[in-house]
Amino acid sequence: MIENGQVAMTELRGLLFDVDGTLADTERDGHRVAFNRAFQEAGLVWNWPDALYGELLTITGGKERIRHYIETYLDDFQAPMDLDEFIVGLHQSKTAYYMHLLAGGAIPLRSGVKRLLLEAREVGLRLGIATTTTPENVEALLLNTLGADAVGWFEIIAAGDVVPKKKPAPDIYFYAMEKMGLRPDQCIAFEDSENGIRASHAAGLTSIITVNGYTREHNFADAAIVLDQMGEPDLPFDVLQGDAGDHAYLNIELIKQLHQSRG
Ligand code: XBP
Ligand code: MG
Repeated sequence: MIENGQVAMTELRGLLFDVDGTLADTERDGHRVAFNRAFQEAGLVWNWPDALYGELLTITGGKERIRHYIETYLDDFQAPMDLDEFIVGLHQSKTAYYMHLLAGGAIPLRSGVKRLLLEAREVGLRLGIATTTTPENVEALLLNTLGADAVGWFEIIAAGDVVPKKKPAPDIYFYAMEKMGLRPDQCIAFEDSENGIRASHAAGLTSIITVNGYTREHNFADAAIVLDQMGEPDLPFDVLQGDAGDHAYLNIELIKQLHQSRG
C-alpha cells in the first residue's frame, strides 16, 4: 500500500491458529488413541501404531484418513454397510473417545500458547481458528485447557467439514478471514505441519511454525520462522529456521516484527 509516496506498513490485526499439533500435541496421545479405541469397539482388528499414524497424517481429516487407510492398506475389506455410512459412524465413535480423553485432561496446551493468547487479547489482536478437525474437538480442547470462556476468545472457529476441501487446500483460511473481514496481509497463521503451511501460504498468509515429533522433518521453506515451541521466559525456544533476533520465546513483539518483515 502506497500513501503520500511512501510504503505504508500494514497493521497486524488478526492471529489465526491451527489446532492439532499447534495449540496442543493432540495427535499421538489423543486422536490416534481415539481412532484405535473406535476400531476396537467396532470389532475391527485394525490398529494404528505411532509410526503408521505418522504416515497417515499426510491425509488431513479423520474420515478421509480412515478411507485412505482402507483403500491403501487393506486389500479385501468389505464394509458391513455402505462405506460412507460406515466411515461416518466409526468417526463419530472416534470423536466421542477423543472428547472423553480431553475431558480427562490427557492433552495439555503446548508451551507458550496460553501466555500468547492472553497477551494477544490484551493488545486487542483478533483471534481465529482454522483447522481440519471436528468443531466439537476444538471446543472441548479450549474448555478443558483454558476454561469455559475461552471458546468466546475466538471470533471464528473454522473447522472440519465447513469447507469442502480440507488442508492443504487454503479454503479454511479463506473462510476464517472472510468471516472476520480481514485480508491475508493483516493476519499471521500459526501452523505445525507441511499440510498446514501449504494451506496458509496458498491463502497468502505469513506463517509461524512450531514443529512437533511428527512434523520436524517437514518442508517449511515458506515459513517466516520455524521454532521447536513457542516457549516461555524460563523455557526458551530453539530457532530451527529464520531469525528471532534477541528473542528467546515467541511474544507479540516478535510476531509483529515477523509480520512487518514478510516477503
Ligand atoms: C488435523 C487433522 C485432523 C485430526 C483428526 O490437521 O488432520 O484430521 O488428526 O481430526 P491440521 P478429525 O492440524 O492440519 O488441521 O478426526 O476430527 O478429522
Ligand atoms: Mg496441525
